[in-house]
Amino acid sequence: MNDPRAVPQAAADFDAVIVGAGFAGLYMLHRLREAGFTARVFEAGDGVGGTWYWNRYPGARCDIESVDYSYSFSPELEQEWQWTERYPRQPEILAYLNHVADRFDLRRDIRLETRVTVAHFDDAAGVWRIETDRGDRCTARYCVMATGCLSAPKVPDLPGVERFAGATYLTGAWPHHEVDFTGLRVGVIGTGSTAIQVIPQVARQAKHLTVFQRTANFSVPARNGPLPVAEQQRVKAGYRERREVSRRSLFGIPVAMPDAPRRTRDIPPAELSASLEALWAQGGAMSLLAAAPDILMDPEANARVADFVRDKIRATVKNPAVADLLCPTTHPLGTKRLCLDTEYYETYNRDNVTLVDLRATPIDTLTEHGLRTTVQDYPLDALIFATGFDAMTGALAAIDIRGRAGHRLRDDWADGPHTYLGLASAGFPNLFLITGPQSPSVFTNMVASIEQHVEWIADCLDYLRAHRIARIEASENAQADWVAHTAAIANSTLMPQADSWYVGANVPGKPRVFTPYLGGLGPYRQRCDQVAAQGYAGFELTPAPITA
Ligand code: N01
Repeated sequence: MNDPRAVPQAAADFDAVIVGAGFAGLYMLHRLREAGFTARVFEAGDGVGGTWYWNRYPGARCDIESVDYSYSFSPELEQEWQWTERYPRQPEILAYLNHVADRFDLRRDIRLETRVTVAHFDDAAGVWRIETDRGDRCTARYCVMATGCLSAPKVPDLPGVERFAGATYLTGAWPHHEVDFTGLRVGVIGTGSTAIQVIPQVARQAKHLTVFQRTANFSVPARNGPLPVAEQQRVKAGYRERREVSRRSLFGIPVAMPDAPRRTRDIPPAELSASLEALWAQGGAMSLLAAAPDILMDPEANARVADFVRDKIRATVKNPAVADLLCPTTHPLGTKRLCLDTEYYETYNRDNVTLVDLRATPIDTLTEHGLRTTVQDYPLDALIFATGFDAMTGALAAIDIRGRAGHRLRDDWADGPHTYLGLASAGFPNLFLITGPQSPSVFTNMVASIEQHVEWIADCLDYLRAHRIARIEASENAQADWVAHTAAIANSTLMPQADSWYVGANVPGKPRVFTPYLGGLGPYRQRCDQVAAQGYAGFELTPAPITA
């Protein structure tokens, strides 16, 4: 007998279209092909790699250790790939992703230099209709957005940009050739994670470097260095256990969640100083956060750790006025992304580096020859914009995504993103987001979060196929509960206090909504697994018609 709820399911060119060929898109393609689905990946760049394809600026490096910032799905891949440094440089990560693309024969299903512009759900046929900037048109039963959280670079709208005669560079779309700043007067706008990596590198080359800082940021030394073979062998011998700890952890790194974490405020000052000194000497931003998670909840605990870092800045930077400017005062530590550096603060001891406080003296205009603040002209031959991204939603908003009844994602999310588990959005059947808003994503090791999402989505498609389900769509109620839950967790922390990209504060006009899920990767994974085990609770499943 026919099920009256059944909906049409026309033939489609592909089971899935995947948008983006970074860590997420590559693994999604592999996983779907392994499960017997057909898939096509569209990628705007002329190579695979996503973030690591675009962000080629000097000093670009990951702030998660290389042995953890890597796929865990293939023990053979894990064993054969050799990392050279504790924190991997951009070229090494890009080489790794190219190796993955070759090793798993992924390229034949990837179309490069092709940007998806349109993704419309055809309700009558039950397929997604995809269009690209190259004129491709195709249909797919499922559409998977592997578009990245930090992939829509943001250039500030500064007066006079068109007049500036020098070279301009955007860190998020860096040229593919070597850029030589030798002998040049260079400016950098921004002091976020990217700028903190760029500045020490450019300072070594440039005749003079002027850093235009609007907000001072907390940064922790990376203590990067070569990764000795013996150390790598030790990790590789215990990889399964290490990955398992990461999968269950808060941040997707091998630091187990403490059973009964001690409150930082209960730790005697001498003991806290000693442990912070040890963490400082060891380096690593995530381990500092993981060691004292309550610093994101308790203002007093946060202040103690923030004071420790400010003391370190003052001890490093010789000019007290410059040190003062570099000491963050506008936000609690960790509420903007905690940066990781190599000789960032030391760079301000160089004679060829000037720090300009844009809060005291804002930018007035760019001129033909440089940058003018409200009090001074700074002559420049080159200007680097390290000004961040329209994070979390920017790449999705750039695509004309329409769901049931012509719902536009952009309109539905005008007051902030609405998702269920950060994986799907009501009104958009058969659309999946990898590390979407309201999932742990940027608050974790991205690769660990990506793997969790990819595996969940692939298992879900397998379930739909096995149960002859034509459509899966997040229910409005489950979505509203998840959005409220995400906000409630964020509001129980200090995180929303900062004007960060986490809340969209860096994009004029963007609604102020804290987007990442802060409950931690391990608990989030459990929740997603529960949803699946309960037959995809919180999703509406619509059967396909039975055909004879
Ligand atoms: O971007 P950001 P990012 N006038 O938004 C300033 C990841 N990442 O590319 O803070 C003057 O953090 C802006 O000032 P303010 C990581 O998750 C990881 O550096 O808005 N200044 C800020 O200083 C990171 O968080 C790694 O007041 C302007 C800077 O530009 C995320 O990417 C490395 C301005 C932007 O900082 C984004 O980092 C790099 C204006 N009009 C990035 N507009 C690692 O793994 C913006 N700014 C190590």
